[in-house]
Amino acid sequence: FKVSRVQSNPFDDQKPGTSGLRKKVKVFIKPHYLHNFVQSTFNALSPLKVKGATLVVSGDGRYFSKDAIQIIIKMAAANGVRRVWVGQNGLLSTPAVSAVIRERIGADGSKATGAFILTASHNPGGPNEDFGIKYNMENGGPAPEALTDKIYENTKSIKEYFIAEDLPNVDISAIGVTSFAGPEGQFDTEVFDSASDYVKLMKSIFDFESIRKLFASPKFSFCYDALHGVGGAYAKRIFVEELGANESSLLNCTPKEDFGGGHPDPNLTYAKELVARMGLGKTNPAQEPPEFGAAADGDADRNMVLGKRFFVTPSDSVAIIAANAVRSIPYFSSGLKGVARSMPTSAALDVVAKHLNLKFFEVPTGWKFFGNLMDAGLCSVCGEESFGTGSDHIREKDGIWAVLAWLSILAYKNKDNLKEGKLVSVEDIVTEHWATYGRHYYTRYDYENVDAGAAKELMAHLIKLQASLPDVNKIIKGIRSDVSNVVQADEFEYKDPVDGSISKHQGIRYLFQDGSRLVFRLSGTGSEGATIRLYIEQYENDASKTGRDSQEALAPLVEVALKLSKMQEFTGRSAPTVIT
Ligand code: VG1
Ligand code: CO
Repeated sequence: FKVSRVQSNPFDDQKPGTSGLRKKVKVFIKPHYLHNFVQSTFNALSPLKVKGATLVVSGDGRYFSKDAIQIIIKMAAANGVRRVWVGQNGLLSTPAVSAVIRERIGADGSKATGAFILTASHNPGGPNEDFGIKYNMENGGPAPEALTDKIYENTKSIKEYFIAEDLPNVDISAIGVTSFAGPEGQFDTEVFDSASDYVKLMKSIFDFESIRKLFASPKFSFCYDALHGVGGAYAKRIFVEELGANESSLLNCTPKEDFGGGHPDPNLTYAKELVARMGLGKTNPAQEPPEFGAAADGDADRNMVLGKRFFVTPSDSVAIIAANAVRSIPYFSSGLKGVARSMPTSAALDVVAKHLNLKFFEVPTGWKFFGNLMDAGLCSVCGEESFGTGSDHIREKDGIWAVLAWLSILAYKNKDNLKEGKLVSVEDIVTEHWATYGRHYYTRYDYENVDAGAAKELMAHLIKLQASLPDVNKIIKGIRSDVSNVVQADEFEYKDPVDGSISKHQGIRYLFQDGSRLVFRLSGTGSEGATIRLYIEQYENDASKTGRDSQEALAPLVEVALKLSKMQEFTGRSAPTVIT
């Protein structure tokens, strides 16, 4: 093939957000748009990471992925990349990409040096919806801010890109290696099975035999909803083929380019079918709900865990996994190195860390911040309130891993009573946890697609208020006299303990004397307008009060948050788009 040099002009909207560049498909298909971003990434990487590199290129299979893969292959070849690995049909979940970078050995013995992941995660897909791209590093984790800032700088000044226009399209449906001769030598593409490396890794972490026994028990029942995302490809292999679940326990497990027209976001609002089947919605299922249910997002890095008629908050989920990991999961049998959560995630994990005397870290929102801690051997288990849970087995959050962690805990707690006695349920595990550690009532209000200017003004208003705590407390007492005092208010700032880098403006916090918190952030993953996220949390360690409905328990704080921020005044919204 030949290398063409193509003149191009910069776009001014290619700043990567919390997790890569996400835009409407209509934006991504503009001439040169994707090309500029990919070339800017190559230019931001050192030549060593491009020339001779082995890159993984795949994603959640959303609309435009197949075209994007061919474009990236041609640009990789032109930029001196030695090999591109593609999951069959272009499918790899985000955690599987991370696993492939870290673990996979290529047909010729090679190892991957990085990846382009093609996904907009939990955002809808299709010609009128979202597409996304992000770069992951040699450790399997998302590019750190130093690199994404460089990429953004490059996108603002780019003048040309390189592409092997005459390279034939690669058949990504057929497993195998194809070789081409280029001006700098050989270039290969290798299409491989999307699931096998990931399945192998999961089998090395968990005791599949004990989970198989759980599945075999007539007392246990299971349901998994991939919301038409890429998780379905892994669910079939792991839950059905390896663990013996019934095929009928899988919902929406065939990956679709438009996720069946839905929002592939595993929460109580969007995972409607699962929520109904688990007996949680308004609709009462005709059949007795399963004992365990879970859902994933488009790229399968998120998870929602449900018990029979019971919702597990993601903040509780990571705390419970951390509290039970050593006993239930062979990978952790020699102990946890430490635990970490994102700032808006509830402090349930903090309490576990304290009880178990574990190192603990609080990082900004976004998985990229956990990677350094893990690389330095400081953190084993981590999580975010946004349905993200994971560990140092890879450098991304991992939806199926989280489900396997919960199944391991269930298998462990029930190991002696699968034949007789009562099944220890998901709800039992959570309520027992609250009895030991106290409960963090938690909710998140999302105001999606609000006017960007209005959102900025609301945030500025909240920052301005922080100048005087006595004034803040006076306003709050005027709203509700039954909430405690704000003792600290600030914008969260993080200094990475490993490389010393500083991340500012990571969310506005109001911290109350009794441990309650209000946090306000602007989303960094949307593709249009602004999304305001409001996180509300309250700690209760009186065991007689841990069984309340969370919206009811949090009502006073919600009222304070909405009035203090003047939410309706600024946004014109009387209610959030989504409550989780
Ligand atoms: C959201 C979540 C954040 C998560 C990020 C990527 O970011 O809040 O916790 O890490 O999505 O998740 P933001 O900036 O919109 O709040 V995924 O599954 O979309 O890659
Ligand atoms: Co995701």
